Amino acid sequence: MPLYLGLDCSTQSLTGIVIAVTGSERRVAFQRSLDFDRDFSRYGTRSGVLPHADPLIATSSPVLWAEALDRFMAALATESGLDLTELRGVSGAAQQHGSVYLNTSAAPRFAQLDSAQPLVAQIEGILSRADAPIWMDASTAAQCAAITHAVGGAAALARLTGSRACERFTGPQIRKYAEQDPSGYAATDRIHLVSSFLASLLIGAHAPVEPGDAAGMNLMDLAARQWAEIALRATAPDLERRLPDIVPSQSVIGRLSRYWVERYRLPAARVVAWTGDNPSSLIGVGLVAPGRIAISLGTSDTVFGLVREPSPDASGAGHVFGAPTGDYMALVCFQNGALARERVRDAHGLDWAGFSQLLRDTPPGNGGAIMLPWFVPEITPPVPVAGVRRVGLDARDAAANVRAVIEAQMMATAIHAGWLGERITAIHATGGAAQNRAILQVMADVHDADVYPLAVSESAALGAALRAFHGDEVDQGRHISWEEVVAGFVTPAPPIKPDPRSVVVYEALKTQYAAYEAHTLAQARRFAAR
Ligand code: XUL
Repeated sequence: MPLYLGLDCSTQSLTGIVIAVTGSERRVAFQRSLDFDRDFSRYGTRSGVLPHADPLIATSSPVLWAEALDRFMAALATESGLDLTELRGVSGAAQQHGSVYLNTSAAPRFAQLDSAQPLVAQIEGILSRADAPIWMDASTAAQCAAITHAVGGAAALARLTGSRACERFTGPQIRKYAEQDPSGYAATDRIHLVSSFLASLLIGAHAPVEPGDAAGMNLMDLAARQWAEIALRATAPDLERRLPDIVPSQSVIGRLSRYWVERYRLPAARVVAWTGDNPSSLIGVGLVAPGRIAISLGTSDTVFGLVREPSPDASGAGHVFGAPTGDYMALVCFQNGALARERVRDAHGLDWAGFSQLLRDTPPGNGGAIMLPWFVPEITPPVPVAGVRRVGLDARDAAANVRAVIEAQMMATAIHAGWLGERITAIHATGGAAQNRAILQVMADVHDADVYPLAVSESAALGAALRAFHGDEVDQGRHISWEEVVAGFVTPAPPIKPDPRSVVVYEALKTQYAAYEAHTLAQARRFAAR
């Protein structure tokens, strides 16, 4: 039975899913996650991030990601029980925006990896910068301002690249590195996204990027799908030769290199271009046509949907990326996702069962109590300095705080995702917290929409496996529609329906929440201007 492997290197873990596909028989044949903090403790990450004194800085380790990839392949080879000679294709996804800086020794090293040695021992010398800034980094406000100015304003940059300048995006991060460490930048021969770095390890050569993940850099002309000269010049000197090529998402970029074939007895399967976790999830939740949206409740919470045109969000909060189908995807990202839920859980000494019980036991609307859940700096709306705000809410009241954090997160998704389309009536829910029906009920009530839970919550890894299947078929000259690709894997369970009584409560509370949020942001701006 043909097998396809999809990998997802997210903020906190690396997950792989193998799907088996023949005719109408389709199933997940193997799934495994490795947790960065727990399974790779020697790197000292906390929730996947290296500790820093400056709360605006967030980095992780490319060596850790490589070790996780190696260890996953070992588990696949020894524990899956699958006939891996049937492995036809591999693809992957990774947390978006993060960047990996390599010197000139990388290309020859990729090509000559020794299958008798572990991967980590062979790649330390190829990095021109030891750590990788990741999407949670918010330390590039000055670089964003300079880039925005150089390209003629925020609206012009958003029209060109799909997003205004964002602190976490790769372009501003590259500019900061080139300014602060010019010799490190000079020694950098190639800058990869997390996705293209891991793809390079698989194919044994520098991998290209594709328009889904490349759109998260503030560097690509979104409509033309090529590097935008004006954005490159605004970012760093001599940048284009340091960037990977951009290829269509479905491209087969190489084969599993000799390292994987010899070390884990895998076939030289086709490798399809890796993308970002969000574009991959778009496929993994089955949104291969416009009309519906998905909400992913992971380390970040994201709201996204497929769109046909690359029209940017006028408010500046949202992004447009390339979609793996060749269309576009609209996305809004919230940084206070899982970390905020975990902070409330831990502050009140709860486990997830206790958390859910309190959510079920409290009334929709929380008696008017509101929380602004900014436990860490927030991306949407932009809140550079963390700080939780509460109205009518006692910080010691466990039940009310549990409900407040979930209601706040769902109201924020509803308020800031309005530009994604006409009235939303159906939401595909994915990510770890989407297993929790009490949370999904709040989602349904706040959005006044049917919420469809999906059987596979690891939608980025599933999307990667489905993209491997699609790319393998296309590479062999077979036409296969995206509907055919996802069929059988993304069938949602019966929806969770909104409760009309709660919908009325949230209509009123959303207005109050939006007003409180706007007031708090205005106050912070006045304070900063003093
Ligand atoms: C999207 C974003 C996050 C990361 C998390 O713009 O920053 O969703 O991709 O993995």
